Amino acid sequence: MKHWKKIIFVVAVVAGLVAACSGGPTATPEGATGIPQDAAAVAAQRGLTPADITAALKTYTPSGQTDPYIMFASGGQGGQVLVIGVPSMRILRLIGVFSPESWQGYGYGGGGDKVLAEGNVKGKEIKWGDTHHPGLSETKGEYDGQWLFINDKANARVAVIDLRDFETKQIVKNPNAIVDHGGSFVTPDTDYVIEGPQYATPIGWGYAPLSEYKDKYRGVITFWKFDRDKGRIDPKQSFQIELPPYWQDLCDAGKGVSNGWIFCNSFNTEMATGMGVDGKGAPYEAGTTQNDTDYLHIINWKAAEADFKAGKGKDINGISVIPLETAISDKLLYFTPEPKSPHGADVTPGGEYVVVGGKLDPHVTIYSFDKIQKAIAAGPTEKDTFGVPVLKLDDTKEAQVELGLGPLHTVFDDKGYAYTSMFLDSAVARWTLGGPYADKHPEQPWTKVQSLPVQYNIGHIAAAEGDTASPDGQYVVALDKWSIDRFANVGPLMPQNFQLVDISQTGDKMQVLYDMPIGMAEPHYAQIIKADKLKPWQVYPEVGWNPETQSVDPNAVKAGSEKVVRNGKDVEIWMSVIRSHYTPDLVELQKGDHVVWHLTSLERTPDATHGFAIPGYNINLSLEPGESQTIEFDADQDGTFPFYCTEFCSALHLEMTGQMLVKP
Ligand code: K7E
Ligand code: CUA
Repeated sequence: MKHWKKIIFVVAVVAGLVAACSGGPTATPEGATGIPQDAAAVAAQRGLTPADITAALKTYTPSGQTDPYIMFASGGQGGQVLVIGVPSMRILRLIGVFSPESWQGYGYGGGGDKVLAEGNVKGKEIKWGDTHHPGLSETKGEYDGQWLFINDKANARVAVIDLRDFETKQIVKNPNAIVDHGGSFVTPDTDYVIEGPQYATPIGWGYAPLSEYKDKYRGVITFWKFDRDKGRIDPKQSFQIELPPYWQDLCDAGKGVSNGWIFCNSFNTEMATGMGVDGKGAPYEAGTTQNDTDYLHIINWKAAEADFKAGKGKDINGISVIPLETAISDKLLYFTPEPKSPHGADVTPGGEYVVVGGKLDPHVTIYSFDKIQKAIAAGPTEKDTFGVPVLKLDDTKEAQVELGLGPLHTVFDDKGYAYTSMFLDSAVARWTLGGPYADKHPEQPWTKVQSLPVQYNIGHIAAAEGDTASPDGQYVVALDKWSIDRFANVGPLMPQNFQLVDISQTGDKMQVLYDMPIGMAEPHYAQIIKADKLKPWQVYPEVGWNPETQSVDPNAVKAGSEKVVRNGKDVEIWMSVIRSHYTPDLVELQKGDHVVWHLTSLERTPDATHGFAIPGYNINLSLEPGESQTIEFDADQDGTFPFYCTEFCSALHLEMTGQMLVKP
């Protein structure tokens, strides 16, 4: 309390002083050069307004202080995940996921190679991914800080990241889809990680001409079973549901009252197939936007799971697929219309409503789960082309709120407000929820309260603990696609702009606090978790730890037991690593030898990481304290190869080297 009073006092004093210097920057106590020592003078010299100063005070984080929130953002085409502190907006880490990442030694000879190879597509190595939606594991609808999942839109893959060491442990390739989009999102207890589709292809992506689009092309939604004990997705316990070839987009899992259901929006219910070779068809962007409405997909996943367990799925490429006709006859799938090219389907914290933004409609449409259930019980009278029952919009709709142009995604807070990203308006719209949320805010329910300009073209929006059953309501982050004039020009490929927005006050008091350039990819979604829910290791629990098995490796090396064993052309090396020495520091090979090399870091000091690079062999490891790694390669190049440590670990880091001699 005292702390806060002090901050408020400082803001008041500084703001007052700045206001007093209304003549603009003037002489400072230190003269024209150098940094003035007085806060008001600094503000005057830098031309900061009182609002700037307030924003600075809300985000500035002194050295040694840590952030109350951690944001996991997708790294877009970088195929990675970014870990960012909130509100300081400092990048804390990169996590290599679908792309090799050399700092972490991910994909350069060590354990990461195996994980990356799991993502091969029919044996073909894929060197990148297009990460879209990170999904934190949940327990009872709350982030539990244990796991993170993320999809690769480009190749229909889902990865599992262990939040004990922030490393990717598994990649699963969807055997029946070549692209995805609506994932990954978890069910409230992380029973399943959901991977929704996007551009329809024949199941298994075999060839079929576009003239057979309606008959042969399909959407397919995947429920990947997550085994918490093993920390892996279990494809054998996973299943899929066949969907019509509409382009299913984002999904969200029901929770609370709607637990057991999921909701996905879709577009291209027109089943447009483009202009074609003769150029006579409608272009995709026109063909897919003919209809006034598309279909919100309403899926009863608990009933689908029961069908899967009852053997009602068909095995296709090693996974059980519930056919569309079974999904219809067993009441697993319903549609209800949603306005014009929707993007985003977001479930309110208690699970009562689903909010859908229509990119080409100025409203968000709010569906009531209760009304959906009543409409289902009453028996739908309409069907789509494929026989899927369609619930009337009037029967499922709770409200529509006019927000402006280009509503996309919606997140929630603890005050009964919703926040929708407005792509075309470049704004964050704050609006009020009704029903059980109505008495949490002073305004009318289902009403826009504020439209806050952001810079520019906001895609997703993320809220603190935003996808949980109890969002926090301190911050939202606007994930702006364009930055244009916000940062110094670094060439035509410009950074994205993450804007931190303070939402702690009710009414129209949202304020942009900070612009953070993301100069390495185009993130799509992010989730923000309370930092104290994460319990990552500082050093691996024991010396010789294998991050793949999360246990001590049988080939871990103890001090004094280092050795090199030759058996014909097979050479096996057990090497220890500690400041500032590799033992042994000489490895003699013959060209053509097959080499298995175990390395164990004997370090127990936090941050005492060593690298291990073999020049010319494309090998680089990051050996964190206690970590054990095994590399395997053929000594196919003769010569002298000084291996060395790539982390500046000690005063004698440059001396941390050795020789691999390969005789011709
Ligand atoms: Cu970029 Cu969620 Cu893939 Cu919207 S998605 S913006
Ligand atoms: Cu070890 Cu540098």
